Amino acid sequence: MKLIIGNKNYSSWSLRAWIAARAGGFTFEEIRIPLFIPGSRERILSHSPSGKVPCLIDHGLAVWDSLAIGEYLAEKTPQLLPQDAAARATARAVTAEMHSGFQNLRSKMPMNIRKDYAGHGHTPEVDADIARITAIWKDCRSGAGGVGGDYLFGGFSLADAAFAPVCFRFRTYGVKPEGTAGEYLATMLANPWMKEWETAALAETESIPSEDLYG
Ligand SMILES: N[C@@H](CCC(=O)N[C@@H](CS)C(=O)NCC(=O)O)C(=O)O
Repeated sequence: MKLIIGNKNYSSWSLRAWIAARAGGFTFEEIRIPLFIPGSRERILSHSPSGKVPCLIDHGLAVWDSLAIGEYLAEKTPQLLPQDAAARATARAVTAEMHSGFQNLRSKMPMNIRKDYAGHGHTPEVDADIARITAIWKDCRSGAGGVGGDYLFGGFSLADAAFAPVCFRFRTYGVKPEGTAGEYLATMLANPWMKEWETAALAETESIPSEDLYG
């Protein structure tokens, strides 16, 4: 298996697929293509028909888009989704909500692990996105009671992978949810795969000026 990803500091979609693959226990070769430099588009297109990362290659099959990659991995490793059918449906719903929504948060608080932009990026629309995300985390954690584990549905699932970049965003922009949502954020930031990604992001030297919104 090969996983094509972008810069670890910036590429939130790449993190979702990468951490799902790690959580599923897959062995994979990582091909990192720094984004938005001469030649990067051609390099991505040589693997990914959409011209975007992430893209998973498994025995010649290309699976692009982080949502499709997560589902593909979960077919091979069912523990990437909750065992209970109702919890599984909710996990898919919140994952899809993250995948298709929260445009205000995405545009004003892009993932940028190396920066400290505490206090930047807030607008009423961004704050509404933050409120919805923390409500999701709280609801999922209260429903996970009794299952065991500190993640949204107990054990680490595709839903946690979907929100992984938001956790880095919250730290960068100084968003500090209270109560259960804050505990969940701390769990995610202490997760060993998150730490591994963060260490690699900090070691990167490329900058994408259009993503460094606040200096
Ligand atoms: N919906 C896609 C989004 C993928 C995406 O937008 N990837 C960005 C990097 S985070 C990309 O490849 N950008 C390069 C480009 O647009 O040339 C997914 O979930 O995988």
